[in-house]
Amino acid sequence: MQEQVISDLTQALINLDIDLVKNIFKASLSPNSSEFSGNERILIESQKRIGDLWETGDVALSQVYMAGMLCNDILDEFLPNNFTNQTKKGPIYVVVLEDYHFLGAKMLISILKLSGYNVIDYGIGVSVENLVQYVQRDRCEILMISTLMLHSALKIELLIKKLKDLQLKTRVIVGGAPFNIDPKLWLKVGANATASTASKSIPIVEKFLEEQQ
Ligand code: B12
Repeated sequence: MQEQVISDLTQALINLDIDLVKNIFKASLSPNSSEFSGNERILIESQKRIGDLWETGDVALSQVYMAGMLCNDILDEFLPNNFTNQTKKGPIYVVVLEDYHFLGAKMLISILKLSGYNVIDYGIGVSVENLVQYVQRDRCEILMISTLMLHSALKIELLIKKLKDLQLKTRVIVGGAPFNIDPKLWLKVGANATASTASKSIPIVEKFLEEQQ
């Protein structure tokens, strides 16, 4: 069932058939809007398949780009933005480090907000130097970093070294494709944790916050 949804969505995204994309996504949406994890997998998998088709030369980069933009529209339309479940835990800081792939971070921010966290978004394409300044200024306790390109992911090691040199005790949670491809990469860059999807990171955030109390 989910396989059929993923393959239909992939094809509709490649064809840039916005109405079909929305219909497929809407039909698969859980009636409980706080349970986004099923749809999260559908979006990630269809984007991944389009990326694979690009690698084999079967779709153009422009199609990958437009498929990404359509997913962005879906997230804007379907992720609830009247977050009623606001217990204001946190704050949790989120950034896309030296990278402009923002769909994963966008999902992460929505899911954190849906789970009742106060989220501070440092934005996309942030450099290591700027991020160190922000973390030092805000004394971040929990920082969540998204990177989709390996060279951006590897820069996290330098970032963590700089934070340690400043004796900051920030807990760093990392995620994105490079960490899913190499399950030990989070340890190599010195992060405190990783999760393969945004939803799976929620228990980790919860645990880190509890440990701080
Ligand atoms: C869509 C896409 C694009 C779009 C980006 C649209 C956008 N604005 O976001 C466009 C076309 C613009 C693009 C451009 C490029 N891309 Co691109 N892109 C992709 C693709 C196909 C899908 C990424 C995506 O959006 N997935 C959907 C989202 C929802 O999933 P996600 O990001 O993985 O996020 C989920 C989890 O990973 C997790 N997560 C994400 N972040 C975090 C953070 C934390 C803390 C946690 C806990 C969890 C978490 O939660 C999310 C939701 O559950 C990937 C392939 C792939 N397999 O990932 C390549 C990919 C990432 N791109 C790649 C490349 C090379 C590029 C370009 C350099 C191409 C070029 N030659 O110009 C440029 C560079 C852009 C830049 N400077 O940042 C490579 C990177 C390879 C590498 N080893 O570094 C990939 C892997 C493709 C490939 N196989 O070669 N890309």
